[in-house]
Amino acid sequence: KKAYDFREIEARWLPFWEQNGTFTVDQSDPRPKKYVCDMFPYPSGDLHMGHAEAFAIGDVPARYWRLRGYNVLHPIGWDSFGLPAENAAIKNNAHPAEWTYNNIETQAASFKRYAISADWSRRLHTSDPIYYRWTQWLFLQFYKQGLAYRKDSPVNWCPSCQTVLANEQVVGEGVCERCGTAVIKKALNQWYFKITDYADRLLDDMKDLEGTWPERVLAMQRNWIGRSTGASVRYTVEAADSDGARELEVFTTRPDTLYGVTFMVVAADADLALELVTDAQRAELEAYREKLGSVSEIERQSADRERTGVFLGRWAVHPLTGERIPVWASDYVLADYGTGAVMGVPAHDQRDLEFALAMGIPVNVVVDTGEKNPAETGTATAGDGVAVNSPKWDGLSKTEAIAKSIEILEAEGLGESKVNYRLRDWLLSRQRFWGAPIPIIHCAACGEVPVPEDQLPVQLPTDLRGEQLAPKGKSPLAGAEEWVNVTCPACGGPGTRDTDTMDTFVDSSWYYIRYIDPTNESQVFPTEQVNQWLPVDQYVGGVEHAILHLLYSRFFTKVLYDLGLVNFTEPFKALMNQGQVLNGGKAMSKSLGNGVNLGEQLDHFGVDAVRLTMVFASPPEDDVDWADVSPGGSAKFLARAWRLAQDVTSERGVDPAAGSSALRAVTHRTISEAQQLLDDQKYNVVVARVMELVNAARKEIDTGAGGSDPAVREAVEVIAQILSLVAPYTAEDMWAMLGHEASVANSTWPAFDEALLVEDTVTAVVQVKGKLRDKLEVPADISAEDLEAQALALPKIQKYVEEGGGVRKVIVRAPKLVNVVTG
Ligand code: ANZ
Ligand code: ZN
Repeated sequence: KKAYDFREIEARWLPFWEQNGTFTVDQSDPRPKKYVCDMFPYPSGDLHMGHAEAFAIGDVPARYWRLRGYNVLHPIGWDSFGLPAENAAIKNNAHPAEWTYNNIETQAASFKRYAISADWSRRLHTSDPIYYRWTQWLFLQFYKQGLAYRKDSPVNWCPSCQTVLANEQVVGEGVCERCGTAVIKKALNQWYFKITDYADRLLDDMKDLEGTWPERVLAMQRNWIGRSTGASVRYTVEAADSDGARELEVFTTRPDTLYGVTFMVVAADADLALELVTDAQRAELEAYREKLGSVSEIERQSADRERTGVFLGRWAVHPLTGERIPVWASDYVLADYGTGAVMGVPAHDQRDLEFALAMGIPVNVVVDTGEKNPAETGTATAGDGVAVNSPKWDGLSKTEAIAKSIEILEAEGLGESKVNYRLRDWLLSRQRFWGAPIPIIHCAACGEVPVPEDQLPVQLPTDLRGEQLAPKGKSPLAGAEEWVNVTCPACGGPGTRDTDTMDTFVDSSWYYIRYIDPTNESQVFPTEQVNQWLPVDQYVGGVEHAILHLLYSRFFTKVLYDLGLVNFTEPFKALMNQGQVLNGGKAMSKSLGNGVNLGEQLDHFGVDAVRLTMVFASPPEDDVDWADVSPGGSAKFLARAWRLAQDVTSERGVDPAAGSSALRAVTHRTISEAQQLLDDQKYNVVVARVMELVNAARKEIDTGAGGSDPAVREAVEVIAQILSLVAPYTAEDMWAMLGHEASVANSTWPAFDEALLVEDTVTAVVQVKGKLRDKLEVPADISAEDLEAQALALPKIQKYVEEGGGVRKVIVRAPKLVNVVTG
């Protein structure tokens, strides 16, 4: 007999699948659909262990649903714009396209070898003009709706990458997501998408995702959108110097604490501070602002930071008491949240308390929470309580007082109820080269002019390379004069192209829709077909995309819905976040030197062994520590499974009912359990069940009726079918050895016979003097002695026996009944 040789098996089946188009989807297939999508890769070199895990996991539901009889779409593509290509081009005096497409080819070859059940005919790359033409087209639709606009504003700027960053790309203590450099603020004119218009829908529609998206992802999105309800309150600031009396509006979640306001604070870095400050205080404010530039928002907001600030020399008037309140500027108030100004209530807000204590401002308690005076403890009391020192709502609870205070503010024209969001508009301009150019022409006479749709795509110039792409604080595209200078489409006069490119998250916000028809040149996508395939039934990818990519994709889908281009409002019905692949308990990294090379693992153990190891190691959402797993053990198991097929000698079509009933019971229980486990996405346990079935089949061959038993054939066919979800090469080879001609991937999910799912445990009842006192789960074939011993060991039974004066006699009817006679 031949030995299991994964190299030979891989070489046999890879061309088979390709030649037969095994995974190519037929659009006209009438069966119900399932759409499984993996977050597409960035072409940063060859595939790595993280890809291997994510794609092994994503392939399980795709292949499972295929066996269950669905028309399964499982596409693949590349997120191929972005900075690393540009940096490589600068270093190697090349064009970013060279690096990008070389890497894509390398990854594509590895993906094919990795035997993902992907429909390769739908492959797309976001850096292809045929793709980014439609990214640009979508930008123009957003623009026409007023959802893409430009504004001057202080933006996050990475001094190292020399580009702006979205808020979402500023991480940790205010550093660049990509390079870790501290991010600074810089005033620039930039393009934004008005995602804030969709804040409520992005929040409210999450109810449809509960249960099918990981709760922590939903929580992160909720927090990122950050809806808070409260009131806006208008204060009057008294005139000073040449500035007349003016209004100062604040947002507060606690209008019930209005009587406790003892100061106002405006964001020191906001223009408002400069407008309010008196001549006498101006120099002090300016010095304070100078120092602020380098401090990140997170640091400024942090609890244990020393409170600093500058009195602006101005006084506000309390709207209810008429008292004069000093107006300060400080860094703990953020310029771009709410109105950039707060009413200070030191008794009930910790940051306000620290500020008041540092500046010698009085602390007035207006909510009695039963706790000690914050002025003495240094801890603000923020919880529920009863309103005090608040003439118009004394005695009310927090909730009642909030409602009452808003009612009074509204009645007196001093404010109104207000909802505020943490979410900011999506900054999409990038001063980098390797992205989709923003399709706008600037004209001195006409202003912003959209590039006419029939002139799309605005293609990137091909002649810029190396140093010409280096960051200079403005887009490298500005240096391509011939490209920049064009005639204005509106007036025919001289115009210049917008030289910014779009954030690559724009590209990835709609690729899962483009997969439906990636080569379409006349349309962004065919609505009718898209509505058939989407939303995606199972989306698979890393939790690092919990906010950015997933929020943006949800936003895009809602805009497309509003444009009438799709009939669904959420793109991904279900989301799975696979864990990370670690080595020695730590993420793999160059600096730790604990990286594992995927190619070497595949060469050494074979594709199936690596895939099986990834799936078997842990539940999909947990991390896999490569130091703790055994791809060698997986390879041995696969060889063992494969040899079963060699030993099957019964003909196809013989009724397995004639064979071993014990093996059949294991086979059918395995199918039934695997089905449930697959539906519950406990893929690792499915592998464990198949291992048990392999053992049972081997035992039957070696010590039972042998390979001619039709129950053995039944078991081995089931093994090949279930194994095809994780070890496609081995399964395919087994299937062929069992005499099948078509691919196992297109066979069926095996049916199980309910009658064979015999319960192997039963419930025994235990009586004391004929009265039911306890129950016990026992094996159906338990002996009378064992059952008696277990029953008498039950604590409840011991208690009754003792009360009854000891055991007189025990009647046992195994496996169902024990009756203890006492006295
Ligand atoms: C008075 C007050 C009393 C507040 C109290 C809280 C507790 P969230 O939940 O994040 O929306 N605030 C408003 N604008 C701010 C800004 N630009 N920078 C920093 N803080 C700001 O928080 C809203 C609360 O944060 C507001 O309610 C305001 O302080 C503060 F016992 O007003 B509060
Ligand atoms: Zn013009």
